[in-house]
Amino acid sequence: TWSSVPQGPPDAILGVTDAFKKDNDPRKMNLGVGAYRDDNGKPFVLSSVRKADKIILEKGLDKEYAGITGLPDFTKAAGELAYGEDSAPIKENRLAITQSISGTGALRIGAAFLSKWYPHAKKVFLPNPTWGNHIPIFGDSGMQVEKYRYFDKSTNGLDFGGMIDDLKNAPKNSVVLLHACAHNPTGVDPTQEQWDEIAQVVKEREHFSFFDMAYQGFASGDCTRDAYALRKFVDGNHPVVLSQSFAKNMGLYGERVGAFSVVCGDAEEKARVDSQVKILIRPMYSNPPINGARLVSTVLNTPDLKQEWLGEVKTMADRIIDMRHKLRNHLENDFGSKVHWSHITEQIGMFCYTGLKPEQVDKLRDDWHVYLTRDGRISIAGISSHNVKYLAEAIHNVTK
Ligand code: PLP
Ligand code: TYF
Repeated sequence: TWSSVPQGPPDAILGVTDAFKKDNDPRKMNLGVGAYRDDNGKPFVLSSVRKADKIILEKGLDKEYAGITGLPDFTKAAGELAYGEDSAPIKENRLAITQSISGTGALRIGAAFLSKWYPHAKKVFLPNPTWGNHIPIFGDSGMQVEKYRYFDKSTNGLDFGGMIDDLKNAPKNSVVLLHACAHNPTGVDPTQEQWDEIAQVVKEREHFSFFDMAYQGFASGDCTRDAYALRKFVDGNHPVVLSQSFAKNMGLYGERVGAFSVVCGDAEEKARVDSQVKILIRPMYSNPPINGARLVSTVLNTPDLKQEWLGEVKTMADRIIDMRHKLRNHLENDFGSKVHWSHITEQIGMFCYTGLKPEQVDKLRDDWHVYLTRDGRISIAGISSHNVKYLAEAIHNVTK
């Protein structure tokens, strides 16, 4: 029956983990997937989440279905975290929000919603480069995927002029995908002043903004600061939708908890949008899993736990920043690398876009047991104080 089904390629990121697992060298390092590790290289379950787990267990709750749009205590808290408790759409009851299967599911609901209901052209502009999954998520939802310039290879920084030009030249009313913070894969974010200018161009061209916020808190360590761009656009009355993920900032990867929201004009519009979001979700997966949402809701709605969690997000962000400094310092001062490495500490969030060439990436794997994607992205969270010097030695050797 399936003789005409061709073998497909593995996922470019998750395939790196498969190769890593097969390596038996004790020095091996997995810098592929963006998943946080503690300084012993171990997955990290947050203390605030462990406590929430216990509270939930002690309540002895039932396992009934959630509603189609999930747990209201969760979605309310998620919306407030992203937009701010005092934001106009929340106070005026015009934020349509649904729980989702993490950030990916939120993007997928959003793409389906825009594909079906956005009244203008079905073009979506993605940054070049972007998280690989964005392309099939929007393409499979029936949208036409285009790119805008984003990364400047000559500086390993933002191609701000190129980005602005491309947004200006995109057809009016285009959908523009924006990484709210901690851009994946480049680690390059616009400054606040640059965001202000981007907002102006998006407004002039009447584009529609789709914010993907998979790393709130991971860029600066401060969830409010990391929401700057989203809140700027909302304050400026831009039409926006938002995907949120709690995979990274609460370490809930496998729990698959996120949210998709639409900022509406008023409460009546919100009710109509909400009804159509439900109609989309119902035949996709009917209703979302409850456990992750209970965890997030308990953390965000229990003042002590929320405080503890905000501290833990900062701890994770700070460890990443510390690893950036150590890596650059070893490269420049211990190994005397003549390559420019300032972008290691200038970029932010989970990833560094090193500028390593595919052949150098292959050499890192074959000669040094260091695994990363062939675009030269490293997940900084996979580095620890025990192996950062070894990594610097490896990178120095393949780049000298
Ligand atoms: N968007 C971006 C930019 C990401 O890097 C990721 C991956 O972590 C996601 C969305 C969605 O991840 P998840 O579905 O695990 O929440
Ligand atoms: O970019 C990353 O590493 C994360 C995790 O298919 C991820 O976003 C990677 C690939 C994928 C799903 C999640």
